[in-house]
Amino acid sequence: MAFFSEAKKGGGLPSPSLSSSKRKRGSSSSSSRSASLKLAVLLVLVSASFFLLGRMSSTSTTTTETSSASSPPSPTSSLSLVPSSSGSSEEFVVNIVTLSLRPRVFFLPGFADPALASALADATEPKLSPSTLALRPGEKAEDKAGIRTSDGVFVSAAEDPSGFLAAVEKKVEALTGIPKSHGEAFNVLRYKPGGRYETHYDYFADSEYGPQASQRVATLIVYLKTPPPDSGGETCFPLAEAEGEELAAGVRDYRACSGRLRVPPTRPGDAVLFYNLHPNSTTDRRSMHGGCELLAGSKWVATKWIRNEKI
Ligand SMILES: O=C(O)CCC(=O)C(=O)O
Repeated sequence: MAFFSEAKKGGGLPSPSLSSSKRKRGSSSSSSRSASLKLAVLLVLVSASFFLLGRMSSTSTTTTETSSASSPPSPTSSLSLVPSSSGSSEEFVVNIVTLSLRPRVFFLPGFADPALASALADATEPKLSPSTLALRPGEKAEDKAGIRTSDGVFVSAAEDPSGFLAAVEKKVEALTGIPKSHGEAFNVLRYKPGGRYETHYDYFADSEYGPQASQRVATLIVYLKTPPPDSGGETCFPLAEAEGEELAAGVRDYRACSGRLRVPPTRPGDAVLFYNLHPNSTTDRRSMHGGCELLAGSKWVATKWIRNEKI
């Protein structure tokens, strides 16, 4: 039984209109409201985290099977957020489900417009080419064959006339408090049956890749198109809550699709946000993750890597 199946028991699907609603508001007192909203974010996140960690610990021994969940869990909190750097007067409502604090993983139901999500996938399809991987010194592309078998393309918000990616950038900036100038272009990915991404880290350890100018502090994965229920393709976190030898050894076998936390691709517009670094900026070994093998249909995502320095 996967964590998602358990979380789903709490209630039905979130209302799409609630989870992605956006409205205009007055321009006055935005900074003081922003400060109080930040406090609200903290408080709600902390309480939601304790609630969900309780659930995780009660289900943590039963999670070696592939997820059978077909719908997302209900949100534990709905927050109004004001973008921090844009000066915009828009207000967003973001639903957050805290899935884990070790590593920090949050499910965001209805984060983005589902119709525009799907349209972005269609628009980028002619530009796709086989996905590539960062190489360690001395490695060759051939050494990495089969590790990442999706097709992909990088697209910036400016290159998306629909405004979908710009809207996602604004929301994730508001949510994380990290300016959008720290974000890489979106990597749109398509997985076909058999497609996968073996477990890996999104940060680049100095010891393996050499000194880095900046690190990917967080990753946002927005689902653009999703496969039928129970078709695999989960984003897995095999070291969630791992300790001791298990944590030290790590897991690199994507076939196992193992671990206590697997997030199934649910609906277009849903998203997953996770942090690759600890709050003190050291790398978080528990943030290891991968894309489990897709069994049927197609899975499209837009991945955004957010760095701890301006790009
Ligand atoms: O497709 C997925 O579920 C995972 C994608 C991923 O790990 C990445 O883009 O870094």
